[in-house]
Amino acid sequence: MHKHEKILVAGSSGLVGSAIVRKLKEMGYTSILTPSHQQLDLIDQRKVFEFFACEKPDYVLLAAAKVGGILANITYPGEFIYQNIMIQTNIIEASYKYKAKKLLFLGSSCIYPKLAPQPLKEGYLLSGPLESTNEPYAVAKICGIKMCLAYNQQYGTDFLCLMPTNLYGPNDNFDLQDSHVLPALIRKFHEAKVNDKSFTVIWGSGSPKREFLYVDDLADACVYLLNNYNFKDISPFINVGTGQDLPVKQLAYIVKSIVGYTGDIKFDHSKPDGTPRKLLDISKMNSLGWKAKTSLEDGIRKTYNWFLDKYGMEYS
Ligand code: GFB
Repeated sequence: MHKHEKILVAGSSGLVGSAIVRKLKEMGYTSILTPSHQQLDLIDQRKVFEFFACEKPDYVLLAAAKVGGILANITYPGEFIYQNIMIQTNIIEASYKYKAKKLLFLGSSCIYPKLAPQPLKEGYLLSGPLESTNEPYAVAKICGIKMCLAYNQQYGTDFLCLMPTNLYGPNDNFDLQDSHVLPALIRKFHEAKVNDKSFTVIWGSGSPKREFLYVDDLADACVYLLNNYNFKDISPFINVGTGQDLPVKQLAYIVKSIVGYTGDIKFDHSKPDGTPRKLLDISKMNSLGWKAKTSLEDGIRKTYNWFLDKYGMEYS
């Protein structure tokens, strides 16, 4: 990607999109398109096509999605499947129609079968039943992958699909009901510390294992792939993670210590555990010369500092 070419970051205010914009700016890209939700409703096909007809982006990073943690996925399955399919369908079709040179589609590690062997290789897609707590979201993401592959096959487009593991970092959602586990733990321990609570409640058994990637590392991987490879090099798609996971309980103790909370942890077994494990096999990405740089502890520290700046007064 040349520094002056037009790059559309769809979903630029979210966790992933904002990290990609930070990365592109840092690298000296000068023509980044970041329409807000008010300026462009990605669910509205007519508006998306009008935007592409007017702007004709050279590159498209599709970081816009309806996302949330385990409870949000269970509570809003209709919104998750509808909004994700609409957003990605509109952007993928517009990128083809208005001749974007490349598009990068972001999926999720939940596309893999619930009980697939670990670590999860790209070839395990559609080899077994999905985890029920996020099946509508996973089906939407699988649909996006298959759409990119079909367009590459029929129209000769260069649409790359990247499957990130669980992400965290600045601009994450810290809502106690709808967020993912890592931001939820940061907020819970912070509030417990400032309010001097004797214990904090964590959902589920604490035994499911998860892999966490700092979002700036994902942004780095996205730009690296777009700059150095085309879809044929990574076909059908590629995993991006750290290659290491840990039980939720162990994560909780790390976050507790970084936040500086000294009370106890209790487990709420009425809340769902979700899939027991989803560690990505990252050998393909490693073979292309890319590795994550940020350790889990450093990433959590950076995220907590960001949280304190943004919400320190509000959530106390
Ligand atoms: O991050 P999370 O919501 O989603 O939950 P998934 C991960 C694990 O952390 C589950 C436990 O076992 C939760 O029960 N957990 C413990 C908590 N305390 C909390 C808490 O306070 N909040 C939350 N949210 N969890 C998501 C999918 O699955 O992963 C999405 O639902 C997406 O579709 C995303 O794929 C990456 O890791 O289970």
